[in-house]
Amino acid sequence: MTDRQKRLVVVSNRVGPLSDEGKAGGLAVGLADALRRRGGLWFGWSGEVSTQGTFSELKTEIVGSTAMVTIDLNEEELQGFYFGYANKSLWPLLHYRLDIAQFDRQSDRIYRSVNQRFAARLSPQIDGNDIVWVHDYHFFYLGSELRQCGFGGRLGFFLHIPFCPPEILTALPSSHDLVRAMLAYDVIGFQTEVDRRNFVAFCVQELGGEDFGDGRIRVRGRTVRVSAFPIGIDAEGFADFALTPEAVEHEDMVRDIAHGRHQIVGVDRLDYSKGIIERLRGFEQLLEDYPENRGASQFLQVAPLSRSELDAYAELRNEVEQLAGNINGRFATLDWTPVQIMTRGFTRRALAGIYRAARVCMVTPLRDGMNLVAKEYIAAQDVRDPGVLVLSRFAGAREELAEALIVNPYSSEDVARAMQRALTMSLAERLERHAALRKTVFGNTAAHWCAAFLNALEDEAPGASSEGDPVIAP
Ligand code: ADQ
Repeated sequence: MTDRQKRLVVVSNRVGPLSDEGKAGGLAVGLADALRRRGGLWFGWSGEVSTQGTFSELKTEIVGSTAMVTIDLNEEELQGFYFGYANKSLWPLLHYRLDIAQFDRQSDRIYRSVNQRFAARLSPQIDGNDIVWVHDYHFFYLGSELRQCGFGGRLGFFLHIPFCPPEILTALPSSHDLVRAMLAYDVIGFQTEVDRRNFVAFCVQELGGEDFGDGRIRVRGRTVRVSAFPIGIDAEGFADFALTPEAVEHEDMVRDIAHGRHQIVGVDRLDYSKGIIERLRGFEQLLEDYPENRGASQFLQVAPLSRSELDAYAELRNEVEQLAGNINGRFATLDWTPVQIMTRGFTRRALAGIYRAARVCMVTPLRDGMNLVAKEYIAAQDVRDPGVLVLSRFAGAREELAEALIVNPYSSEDVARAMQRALTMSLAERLERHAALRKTVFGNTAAHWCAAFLNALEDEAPGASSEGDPVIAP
């Protein structure tokens, strides 16, 4: 489009906020920037549960040239769509946790029906001149449903979490339906090359598709673009946060409680994919293998509760608290507590201060789409005296952040060794590694990510980039 940019329509489970007043996550920052610049519509779940559910009245909030429009879920939709299929089936499965993924027909049915309902409610609000960008594992079927409602414009999808190999995904009873439905999108974006390859492998091995090797695949006459678009953060904004009074106050507090000891920090939603248990074991191993750290280093894990209604999350909380208690019981002295766990949230300014006070940041998920904490930690550092990032080989961020200390989070010896290396690293080496990492984090920001995806989507011919049927209905 030359005279007027197309209106951007974003769909994600949760909507907003539009400005980063210190609360927005990385996703919101990237999208809000694009929405502010081009105006548009942001559609999703209100976060509320009502008897009308997806039939509830639209709630609209206008901020500048953006309309934020939401609908409710009812109790059955909340359980089946959100807690059930999205968080008990898809989240563990896509994080390679076949051992804890649960599948049931009822939540599969409700998930599809919620996708269909969201499409039905969005459809009257959009037309073929709009560019629609759908986000994440809550809405795999939404694009196909929108096409069935008659939407013929450009339709993109970005997955924020990993995409597991076909050998794992095929355990999902409806995996073929799900991937075929995804093919209704014109551009499908993943965090990393590994995720992209896994998706393409599914299309080739399971659906008999063809990989053209140029970023496009064809399945049953339908051609779609499949690419990696690694998400970034607002690096300048986050670096500025680290210098605000609120950040400085938190930095000072953390330094005060550390009493000159080295502070090691972990910051994650309390989720089993984040490897918090394994990280604590790694810290315990550090105290065993390198006893000079006893009384000289301490570990702070900030882990706000998430999805605590689900059993797996409640169990994890108990396990984390128990393990931290064991380590403290075993090693603490009257004037030193080795591990501190905090399950509260912080503002992003406060977090920036905590990162800055930490000599080492442990980002050691067992599997993660990207992991923005790794990038935030780098952005928040004092460039004259930066800390060291220890990063799991299974985090998406590993593809970009090669100068971090890369570890296998399943090996406590490996984790302990990396912690020790980070704690004893010379200033010269810390400066060199940090400078390289900083360049990457500032060079691929949330705004770059957003622009790259939207450019790719605008380059595609909408809906019918093939001689085949543009709608692949499951
Ligand atoms: P998440 O699984 O939520 O995101 P992550 O990328 O680390 O994981 O983002 C977490 C965000 O929450 C960060 O911005 C962090 O600052 C913030 N946060 C964490 N603890 C906090 C606390 N105590 N108080 C306040 N804020 C806190 C999913 C995928 C990731 C992917 C992102 C974005 O699982 O792999 O990187 O989406 O695409």
